[in-house]
Amino acid sequence: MKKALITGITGQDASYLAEFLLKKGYKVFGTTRRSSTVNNERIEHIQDKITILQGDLLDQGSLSSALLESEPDEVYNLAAQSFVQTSWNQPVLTGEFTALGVTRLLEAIRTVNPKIKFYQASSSEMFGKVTETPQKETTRFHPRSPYGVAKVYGHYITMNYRESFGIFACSGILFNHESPRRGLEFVTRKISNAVARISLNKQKTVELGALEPKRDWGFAGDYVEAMWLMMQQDKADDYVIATGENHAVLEFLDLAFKAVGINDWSEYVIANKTPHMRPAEVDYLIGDAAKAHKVLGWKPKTSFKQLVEMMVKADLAMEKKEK
Ligand code: NDP
Ligand code: GDR
Repeated sequence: MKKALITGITGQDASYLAEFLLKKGYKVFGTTRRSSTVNNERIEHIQDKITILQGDLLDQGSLSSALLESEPDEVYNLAAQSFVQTSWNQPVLTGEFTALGVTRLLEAIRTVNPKIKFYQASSSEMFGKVTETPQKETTRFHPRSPYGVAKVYGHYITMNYRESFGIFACSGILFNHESPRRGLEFVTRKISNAVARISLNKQKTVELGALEPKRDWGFAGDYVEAMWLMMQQDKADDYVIATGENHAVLEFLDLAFKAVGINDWSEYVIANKTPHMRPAEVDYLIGDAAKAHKVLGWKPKTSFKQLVEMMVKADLAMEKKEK
């Protein structure tokens, strides 16, 4: 039985990856950081099938202990301060978690067992102010936020441990991927939840930032398979994972309202609100996942429209339950 350790097990992607690995017959371990309240809602349904260990990206000893205890074949580093907007308010902490945290985990692997395979959650935010369209593995990075800068560091240190120590260390450069389990602060879930609440008369309006930025949005459930496929290759490498299609925030908004039968949503939306505007915006992202198609045989299964409708439907069901 193969063993996998996932950092950030309480997060969106980890919940889908854990489900996927359990189905493949893995023994799954996940790390959480200590908090005063339990935060396991995304993994409640599989909690009895996985083993939770303590591990904080700020504390290398805790990462080494988690490795010693779980003895994994594969480590998926999904933990991070992942909200771009917060990275301007907490740039140093974002660097500690999202950049140096990767080195701490790689150092733990190097010292505990360098044969462990390592996956790093890199991001399309590294492309930022894009220099080429669509973006692929060789596109130059120009990050636009402290988060993006931290992810570039994480990406390069992963490459460096591969080249310096021969560790099987790969990076998935994943474009935005969403789901009904997405955090409520991210724009897709913020919209799907607000639309559900507005249609049920629980909320009057939703305040957003810029509606023009375009993202290449996929479904998280499809993307975790790509992570696993990267770890099954003979050689570690880096891959862009994307749908190859992009849409403006405005299009997401429009489709979400249409999913509840509202065609004219102008009275419900307040755009360009200050707290949601970013000091430096990423205007246009679209990925070229040709390498992943060719080498991994990976393709996304869920369309943009299916994704929007899935998220609105799930929020409607949740909001109806929570009177
Ligand atoms: P989430 O924000 O849903 O999950 C992040 C996880 O990291 C949570 O479990 C969180 O724990 C944990 N975490 C945060 N700080 C620490 C720390 N100091 N020590 C240990 N754990 C910590 O993110 P996603 O699931 O969406 O993303 C997974 C990874 O993929 C992240 O690295 C993200 O940056 C990256 N990524 C995501 C993309 C996306 O579109 N979703 C696209 C490209 C990359 P807690 O619950 O305690 O806060
Ligand atoms: P992003 O996702 O920054 O792409 O990072 P987010 O959903 O936060 O923003 C997407 C775009 O929507 C615009 N926007 C708003 N965003 C939020 N959060 N709230 C709003 O009210 C709002 N209004 C407009 C933003 O300006 C932006 O252009 C996500 C994260 O998952 C990262 O961890 C990951 O690396 C990248 O995707 C790929």
